[in-house]
Parts: sequence; structure tokens; C-alpha cells
Amino acid sequence: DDKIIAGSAKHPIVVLEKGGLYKYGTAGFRMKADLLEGVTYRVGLLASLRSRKLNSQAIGVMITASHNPAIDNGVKIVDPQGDMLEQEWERHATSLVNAASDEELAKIYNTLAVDLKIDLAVPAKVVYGRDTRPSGHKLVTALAAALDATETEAVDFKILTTPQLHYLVRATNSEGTPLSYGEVSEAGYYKKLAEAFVRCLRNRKIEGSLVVDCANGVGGPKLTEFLKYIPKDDVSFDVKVVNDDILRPEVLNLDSGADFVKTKQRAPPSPKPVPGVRSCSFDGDADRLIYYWVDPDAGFVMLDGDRISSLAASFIGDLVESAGLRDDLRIGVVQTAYANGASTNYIRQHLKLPVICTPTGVKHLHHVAQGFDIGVYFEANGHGTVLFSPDAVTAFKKSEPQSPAQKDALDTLAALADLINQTVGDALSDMLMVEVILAHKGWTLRDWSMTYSDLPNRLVRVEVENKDVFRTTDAERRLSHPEGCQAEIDAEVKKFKDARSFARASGTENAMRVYAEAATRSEANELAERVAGVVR
Ligand code: NG1
Ligand code: ZN
Repeated sequence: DDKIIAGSAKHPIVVLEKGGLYKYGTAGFRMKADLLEGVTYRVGLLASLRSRKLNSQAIGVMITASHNPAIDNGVKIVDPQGDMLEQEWERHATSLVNAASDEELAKIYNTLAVDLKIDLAVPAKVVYGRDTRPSGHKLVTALAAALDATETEAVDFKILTTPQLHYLVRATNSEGTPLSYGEVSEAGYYKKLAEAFVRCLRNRKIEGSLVVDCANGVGGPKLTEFLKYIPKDDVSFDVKVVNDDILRPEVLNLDSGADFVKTKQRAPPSPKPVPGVRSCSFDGDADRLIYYWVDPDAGFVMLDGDRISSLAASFIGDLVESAGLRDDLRIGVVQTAYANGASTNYIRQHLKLPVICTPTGVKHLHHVAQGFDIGVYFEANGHGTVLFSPDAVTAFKKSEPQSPAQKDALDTLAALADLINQTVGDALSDMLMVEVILAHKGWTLRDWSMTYSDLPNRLVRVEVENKDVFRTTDAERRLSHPEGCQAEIDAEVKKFKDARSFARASGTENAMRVYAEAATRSEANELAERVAGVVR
């Protein structure tokens, strides 16, 4: 206890104004970096408890604020298989972090250990990394102090993308087992991806060049490093890495990156977009991906998470068919209410695959996707992945092919299961998947964009007095509270043709979000404004 209290005194918590509480949300704890030192220390204590609870398996801690401005930072916990912290424990994180004093902190720590039946004498292990934000240094020091105070084995992987840290957690816990996820090193991650990329492509050719905007975040240097692992004799992959300046923190996520492209619906102004060139953007910690190009005629055209999801589902669905496994493996797609209705229709009606809608936040999508043999999940903002069950992977490897085409399909599926990050959405891995699919189909971005037409839509942020009075049901598509509000929204939606709209409280900002879709752009705008009027 003395060590925990002494450490906490060196990394004190900032008491929030007006009795405010820190809350472990969809992105862990995320806020202005100068509020986070004490928070990170306390998260370190919780990570050690979690490792001890789970038979000394390694737990991950990632320090990042993704697409937020450079002055922000964040800290989140990664579970042993590389997935997000179990929901039940978010409460424990919140209670530990809000302890009123150093002594109180030690008390809550011990109470948690007793209540959760944690043996504090067994070994604990925590592995961690951070993005390029300058504040990361100080936060890592606070984290290391907590691990020291609790006699936890600590491995500092230094600067990483978020998905790399998730990879390393899973690799650490599976090392030396038949289910080994890969070498426990950053190089191991690159090797696994590069090897799988070559296997996925075999003699198919990637057409043209690809410009990758890295939001001046950690994805820039990591992508450059990865490219060194591609054997030039086997694959020609012409990538131009742009917005990869990590030395000037103030440019992080500035007028660039996946979040900018998706919300502004335009290409980053710099470098000046070259018409027709295939382009994509990562976000600040490289877990989101958006494709786009500037068309000489049509202007800016974007291929977002819904497009990546339907592309992957279509390609993998066809491969499973060719592999003769259609009756053995259940394929499904998981989306949120923000998915464009046209994508949902395309997947259900054209691809004939089931679509399930979950609340916002990838932990929900991930969980539901695990219920399929092959579960494709993406948020519209470009965060997502494809999960393959152990049964699916066994089927790819053990099925006896009856024809060269069937063998080809099985080999490609097995390679995809290695290429696609199985722990979390990963911009680098997803980008390689998209490049593989386009190469197999012989498609340009224009071909890809022709699969269906997006319904015109509008997303607005609405400032309200108290967002907590708004409660949702039906995967956030309807409001249960305040009473009568949903009926008013329904009445507005009814006035428009082919329309859909919903309102929900943001989990990451102090505001409501209103989404509307309708037959035309102006109708979508008008409906969004009217529904905003209802909640305002
Ligand atoms: P909120 O603020 O709860 O809408 C946003 C994104 C989510 C998700 C989380 C976590 C939208 C509309 N919402 O959530 O998709 O990515 O941030 O980062 O894009
Ligand atoms: Zn991110």
C-alpha cells in the first residue's frame, strides 16, 4: 500500500471542476493530456489487477487520442486476446480513477482485489505503447510507476500504432502455443503482414500507384517501415506516403487523416490531390481507413467503412463459394445505425448475407462479429476488420480441393486470415486487404464505387443542455427517453420519401448527433435540421 500511495503522490490526479467524474468510455479515458497523468497511473494499477485476475496473462495499455488534436491524449486497456477491455471492468476503471485521495486509491485497489477474488501474490504482466504525441512520455512514466508499485512485469514497446499494440498483446499471450499469433515484436508484425500480402496476391498485379495520407501520425513511419518488408521481386506495390511529419506535433490530424476526410467529405488540401490517383487516409493512430479519389468529372468520391465492409463481404463470400464451403461457414456483416442504408440493402439483397446492427463503438461490433464463422464489421468512419473463427481457419487449411480454382480460393482465404488483423480494426492491414481485393477483381476505385449508390445523408452535431436525458433502444435507432421525443421524430421522417433518421447522445463528446438519410441531398439536409429541432 505504501508503494501505491507514494507513487500516486508523485503522479497526482487532477480533481475535475464541478464534481465532474472521469469515465472509461468507448475510447478509454480521453481528454486534455494535462489531466491524464494521475489517470494513467491509476489505469496501470487496474491493468496489473486484470493481469492477476486472468492467470498472469499479459494485458495491454495503449496511450493515444487517435484523431483528436495534439493537445489531447488518452489511455485504454487491451485484453489478453487483443480485444477491448471487458465491459464489466470499465466500471472498475472508473471507480479506481475517481478515488478522492492517494489513501482512498489504495483502499479501492484492495477492495477490488478482494471483491474480484484476485491473488495479489501471483505474477502480473503489462505491455504498453504510445502514439507520437509529446505528452505520451510523461504518461508512460506514470504508467511505469504504477507497474513498479505493484511489482508487475512491464514491457515498453515505445511508439506504436494502436493495432500494433493489440497485435503484440495477443502475440505475447499465444507465444509458443499452437495458436501463436506471430513473433512478439514490431518486426514480427511487419513480417506476418508482408508474408500474408504476398500469399494473397500471388501472381496478381496491383495496378497504378497509391497515395497514403497518414494524418502526420504514427502510421506514417510505421507504413514506411512495413514497406521495407515487401519482397520487391514478388510484388510491385507503388506507395507514396504523405502527411508523415511526426516531428511537428501541431500538425497531427490537422487538415488530414481519415476523420477529416470522412467528416469534411473532401480530400486533404495538402499535398494537392492529383486527379484520378487512388488515395487513402489513416487516422492519427492508424486504426481507421478511408479510400477516395478526385475524379476529373465527378469531383471527390469517397469509399468509407461501409464500402470497405461490402467489398470485403462480397470478395470473401465469393471465395467461400468457390472453396465449396458456403454450406459450412456462416458469413455475416455487422454495422451501426450510421451505415448508409444503400450498403445495408446491397449486402442483404445482392450479396444475400445477413446484416446485424449494434450500438456505436467497435467493442459492440467486434463481439457480434465473433458469433459468425466469418464476421465482417466496420463503422462507417473506417474502423473495422474481418474475424475468422478457428473453425473457418481449419476449413481453409484442411479441405481437400477438387480443382485448381478451389485450391486457389482456399489458399487465398487462409492468407487473408493472416493478413487481416484479428484483434481490432487496423488501417495498414485493412489497406492491404483492399489492395488485394482490387487486384483480384481487376477493379479501379471507380469500379468499386459503382457497386451501389449511397443514399444522400447528413450528420449533424447538436448542442443540448443535458445529453444524458436522451436514452436509446433498438441499437440506438430509437429514443426511449425523453418521452414523446421519438414520436416527434417519426412524424418528421414520415414527411419524406425513403427516409430514415435517428438521434443519440455522443459517447465521446458533450453533444447529440442527428443522422438523416433521404432520397435527395436537400431532403436529407432538411430532415436532419428538423430532427435536430426536435432534440434541441
Ligand atoms: P460518438 O461520439 O459516440 O458518436 C464516435 C464515432 C463512433 C466511434 C467513437 C469512438 C460517429 C458518428 N461516431 O462516437 O463511430 O468511432 O467515436 O471513437 O462517427
Ligand atoms: Zn483511431
